[in-house]
Amino acid sequence: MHTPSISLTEFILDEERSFPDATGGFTHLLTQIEYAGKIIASHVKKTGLVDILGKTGEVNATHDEVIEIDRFSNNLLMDTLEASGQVYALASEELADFHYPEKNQGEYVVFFDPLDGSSNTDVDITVGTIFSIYKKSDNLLQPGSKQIAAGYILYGTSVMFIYTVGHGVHGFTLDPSIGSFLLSHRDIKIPSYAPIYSVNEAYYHTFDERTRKYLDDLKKHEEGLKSRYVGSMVADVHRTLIKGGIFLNPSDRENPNGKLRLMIEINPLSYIIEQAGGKAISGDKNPLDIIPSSLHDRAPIALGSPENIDRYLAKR
Ligand code: FBP
Repeated sequence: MHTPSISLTEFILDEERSFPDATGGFTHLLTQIEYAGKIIASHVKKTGLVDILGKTGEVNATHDEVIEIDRFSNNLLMDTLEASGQVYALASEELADFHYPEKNQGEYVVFFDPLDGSSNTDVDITVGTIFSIYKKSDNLLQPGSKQIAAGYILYGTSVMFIYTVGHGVHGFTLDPSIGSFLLSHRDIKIPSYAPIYSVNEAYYHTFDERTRKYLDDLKKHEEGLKSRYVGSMVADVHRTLIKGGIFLNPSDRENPNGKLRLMIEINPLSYIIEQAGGKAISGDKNPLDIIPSSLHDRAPIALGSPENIDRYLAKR
């Protein structure tokens, strides 16, 4: 007897039933992110064929060069989420400030990175869309602990949708033959420890003292140690979630407050890692407790398996 696979839409509807006051609005919002993810996936998968790799000549809110696929993914997500009628405000890595839909505003605030690691698309390395959802509130700069959902869509060897609504982390793989995300990784638990570290060591000499001590000690004493660094946060964090280990993007001389964005990259991925039994640290704080002062705040980050993070924290 063939066991039918569970589609993402069915799973989301099922989860909705565990929220007695659910209106269906949140479910609608998540399925719209899923829909946009499928379209972005189809474009990412053929970047080499269509002239979507080129630079637009524009720079985004944080002075990064914008490439066509960035702009395409950003516009698609903005339009799709706005059209859902579930959004009170949107915040994208590509926009300087919050965007408020003119009409039929909803209850949710969505932060997203339309294509994390996009500088890797022209060499066919895994990239991804990262999203983080909050309930609307007077102050939109809420700590990550207030997220009601977070996730990412990975455009790699297969296309995956990984998310949490605070009840564990679940993964779905896109079956291109039917165009549906099917449950492939239920209730993901990060391994408690793995001898794998992921950091751009080209900046080693500019890292803070704790990180240098930790890396020196690791390389001197760790049996079977592996270094794995893709240079696409969503890909490096996904590997860490599944195989364990530690991902680091520490503060350095050029980025004393860290390079990655707190609300758009660090908080959603830290929430996922914590929901899978891992840990995340920014300086000496849990990033999810940091009160943001601006939409594009940056922070140093170390996240991964609990024992790997404990060893990192022990290096004062
Ligand atoms: P964006 O591509 O979304 O700007 O993300 C930044 C990023 O590419 C991360 O995905 C990655 O972890 C990091 O920068 C790589 O930084 P570096 O090239 O300094 O190692």
